[in-house]
Amino acid sequence: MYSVEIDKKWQKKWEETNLYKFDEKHMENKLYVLEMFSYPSGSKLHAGHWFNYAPVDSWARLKRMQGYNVFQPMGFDAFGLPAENYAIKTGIHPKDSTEKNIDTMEKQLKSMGAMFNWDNEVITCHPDYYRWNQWLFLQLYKHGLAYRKNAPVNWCPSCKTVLANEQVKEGCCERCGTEVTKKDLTQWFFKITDYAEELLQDLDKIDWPSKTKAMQRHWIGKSTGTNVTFKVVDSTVEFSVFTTRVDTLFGVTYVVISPENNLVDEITQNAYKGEVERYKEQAKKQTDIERQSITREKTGVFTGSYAVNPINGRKVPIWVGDYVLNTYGTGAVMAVPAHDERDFEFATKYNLPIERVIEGGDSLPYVEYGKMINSGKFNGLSTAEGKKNVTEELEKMGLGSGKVNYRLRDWLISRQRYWGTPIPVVYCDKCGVVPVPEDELPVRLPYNVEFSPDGKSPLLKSEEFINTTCPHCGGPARREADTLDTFVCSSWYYLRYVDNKDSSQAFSKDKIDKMLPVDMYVGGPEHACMHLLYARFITKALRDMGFLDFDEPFLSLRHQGIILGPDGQKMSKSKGNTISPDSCIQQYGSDVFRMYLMFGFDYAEGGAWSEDGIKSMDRFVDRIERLVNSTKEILKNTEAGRTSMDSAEKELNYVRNFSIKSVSEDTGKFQFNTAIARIMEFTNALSKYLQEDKKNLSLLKDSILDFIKILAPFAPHFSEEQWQSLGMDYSIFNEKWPEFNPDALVKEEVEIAIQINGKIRAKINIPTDLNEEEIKELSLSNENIKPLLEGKDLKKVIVVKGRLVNIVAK
Ligand code: ANZ
Ligand code: ZN
Repeated sequence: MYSVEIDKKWQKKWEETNLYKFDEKHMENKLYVLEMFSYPSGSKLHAGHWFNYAPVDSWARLKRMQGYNVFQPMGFDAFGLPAENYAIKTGIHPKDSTEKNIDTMEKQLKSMGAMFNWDNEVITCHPDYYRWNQWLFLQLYKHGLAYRKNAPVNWCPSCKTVLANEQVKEGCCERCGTEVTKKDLTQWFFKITDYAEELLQDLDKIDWPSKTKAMQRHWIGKSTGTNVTFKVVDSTVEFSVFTTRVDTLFGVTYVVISPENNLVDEITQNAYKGEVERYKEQAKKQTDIERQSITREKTGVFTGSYAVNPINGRKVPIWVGDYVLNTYGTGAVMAVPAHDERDFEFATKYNLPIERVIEGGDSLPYVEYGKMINSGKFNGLSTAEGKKNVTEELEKMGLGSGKVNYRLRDWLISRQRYWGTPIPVVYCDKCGVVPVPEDELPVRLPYNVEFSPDGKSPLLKSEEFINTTCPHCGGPARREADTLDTFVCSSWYYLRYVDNKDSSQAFSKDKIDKMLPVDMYVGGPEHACMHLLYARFITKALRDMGFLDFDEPFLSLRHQGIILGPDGQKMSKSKGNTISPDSCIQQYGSDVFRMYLMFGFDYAEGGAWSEDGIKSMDRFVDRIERLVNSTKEILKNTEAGRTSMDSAEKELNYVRNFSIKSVSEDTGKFQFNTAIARIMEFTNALSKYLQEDKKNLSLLKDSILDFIKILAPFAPHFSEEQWQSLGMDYSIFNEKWPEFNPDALVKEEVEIAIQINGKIRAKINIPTDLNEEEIKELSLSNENIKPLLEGKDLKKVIVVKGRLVNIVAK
């Protein structure tokens, strides 16, 4: 009987014989299979980890049997806020809790029996990893891709930390839900915006879910338009606005600048200063997300100044309004209330003129494309022509030009947190910002630090850490106290796996150029806009610095869905609806657990856990075992088998070949549930054949061996055991994946005649194995027969198998 003992037996054997060791001599068919590494924040693996890893391992096992040389490493994304928050709550040091969790999770992962290459493990909180994380920072710094900037940042008053834009959800902290405010801090950034266009273009080169690509496209947010220069009346000041609808330039009735725009103080007339100041103060409290909300009421104040519209010389009032963001375009917009929703709302509220310049629609605002009107010599042009011609005209006047904008912002990487990679920079009174020399890395994270949050970086309070000497002049200096965003660690870990023991460099170029890109990457869809974009950026940046020779890190990407509790709710300890992988394995064995996960759910969708579901998978595995045993008994029979194929044999052979074909194809597409359904059909066909009086023993033997082979990726321990019991050589994972014979899939056909009231009306070819009902149906729906029966009463259909169908109709 299959049980967890069988798992242990084979796991031991696989380890002893180094079965899954990556063969570095055969790079020509390497296959780098990668699952997003685990975050050891919780103390244990949950069902979701299994749903991520086990099916992918099955996919990889199939590929191995198809001749690929599989590399499937595993590691831990071990720095980060959860361990630190846990420490604040319990007093247990993040290092201690993290190491302990990693220990437990490693054991659990091993109980899965996946082909993980543990020799290549990477743990990001170990100095032999974060040293190279610091190295990466220094490379980006050297190449102008890491810089410091004083910037308003998202601040969570409860976590007392800066949040990246992506960590703000509807104006609140993603982790604790507290409303996010703004704070000015000097921060480190990575210049991902330098790569905006390439990150966008190269999406076309990779095999990723289209939804994920669409999310990245949206996040990058390319927008093609025009910058238009407005001069301030009675002043030397001028400013630009960014517009995607320069064809509406004649309809501008006012302009709006953002409250944070430096221009505000310069142009606000004395009489308006009080009100503008008050407005600026109030705007500080709003998040960008709120300010962009379409449902929120638009507000603003007049500056007392006017600007000149370059196309028609018209003077328009300049307002300050927080619906204009300072971080996008030029931080100023030309308002066209007749053709823009927000401007329309604003103009209506403040009684500003609304003038139509595009024809179309019955009511305003009319935001679609159309023909230009009230636009001087441009009247009659379409929006597309107008955009082009008006831009050209502005270019001639030196008051505008075509402009591409991206919504993507630079990546804020400083964290005022303890449990992360120290940023390898010192500050010297004499020399300023001095990067730590590469041969002095790692800058070690000290163990004894007071890290309870008080709004400052915990490392500031560690004298031994913070005080150092300047690498440049040898004078006293202070270290940077911020740590790196953990997304920096995960932006390149897939490179380190390949060369994880190298103590002289982050990775050898030669090795990674052979092993990468990753061929198949699998993880949660929630990483669409952060991790997956950062990793692409870092790959491209390293390429441009000459450290590697490919453009994209992950050629193919798949996402897994979420396994919910039996109640259909997200699993959580407080709801008591969690499923423990450990007890599942104890009770059923790893293979039953993974088969259930693959059969019970659509991989990309996930769904609710069902105890009945795993029980019935358990019974299915038992049934296979009985089937193998009966087959073994029959095969002991030395009586010569028959060779010519009768119909029972043909049927078995058909199902066998069909299963091989379908399991290969479906598994290739990550459709594990249908693949296992085909294996079930194959089981039925074998059982049925065992009932036959006379059996073709060679067919039976070939079939049972093929059966175990195609089962092997899904139930690796169990199949290895069955393979052995059938007297076959270790290991089934050194066997070749069976190929199907297309001839066996062609069903034999016969020509039959279809008569209506005794007269032949059509002749058709049908498979010989159709039953009477199926033949009837085919005949009645035949395209030549159907019209002849219209309006007639069907009296009788007589089927003479293999010859004809007679339809009696009046
Ligand atoms: C005038 C206009 C007329 C506009 C019209 C639209 C329709 P995307 O496509 O997202 O790039 N805009 C420009 N900078 C802005 C800022 N910093 N904050 C808020 N809004 C800003 O959007 C570009 C459009 O968004 C621009 O085109 C501008 O409004 C506005 F009938 O200019 B438009
Ligand atoms: Zn110095």
